[in-house]
Amino acid sequence: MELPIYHTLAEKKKQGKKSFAVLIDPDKVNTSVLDDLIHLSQEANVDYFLVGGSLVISNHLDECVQQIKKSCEIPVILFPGSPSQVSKYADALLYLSLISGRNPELLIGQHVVSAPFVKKSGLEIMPTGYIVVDGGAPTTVSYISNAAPVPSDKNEIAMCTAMAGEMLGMKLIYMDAGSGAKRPITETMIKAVAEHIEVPLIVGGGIIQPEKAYLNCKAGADVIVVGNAIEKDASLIKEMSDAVHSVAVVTG
Ligand code: 1GP
Repeated sequence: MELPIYHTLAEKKKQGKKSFAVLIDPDKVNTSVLDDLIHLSQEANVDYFLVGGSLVISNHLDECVQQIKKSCEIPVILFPGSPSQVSKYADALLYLSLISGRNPELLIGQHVVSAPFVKKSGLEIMPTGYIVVDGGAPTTVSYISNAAPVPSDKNEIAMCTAMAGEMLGMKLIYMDAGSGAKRPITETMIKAVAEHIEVPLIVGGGIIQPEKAYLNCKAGADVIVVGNAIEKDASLIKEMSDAVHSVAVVTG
């Protein structure tokens, strides 16, 4: 099976290039807002769209993905909050296993139930170890999954969780403080994780300043995801993207 998007991510990591992803929650955008976001993202050289939300109450995931695909070349990666959030129109899917939690449903249970459906979608599947870190506010995923996040100061727990995920075969690690987190993940935790894994590291949750995006990349994040802050102020897309892309080479 070809894995073009994963291949690009891994290549970029090798070259020390950082990526910026705009998170779109289909529940929170209408056609015209999405058009603006697409336009601004193209101008800002955004690398990826992540599409998904913890719940996705509305039923227009397909429309949302199709609108992006017909307007631009930026790859669309699904970031599903539940197994039903699969759209064959996307390019790839973060196949998330909540490895920071101890809820078997989100580790493997839901995957079993949705496996035939996911496989049939023809999407590029990217096995992703999903690590939720305490961001100072209860996240939807923690509440729904009844799974405690990693305490924000327990760098070793995050590090060991990521290492275990990688050794279990996860191709990506996604550290998330949760959408709208009061406190984003610390650079020391990002560094502790990044130094112990080879696979690309995605970091998101509560990033509202370009400076923080930059520092996260310096600490070892390979992909920065921003959703909430952009919903509030779309002009941040360019500032965030520039900040992330200004970190050209990983430094010691
Ligand atoms: C949430 O990592 C994402 O799952 C992005 O978080 O919406 O706080 O940017 P924000």
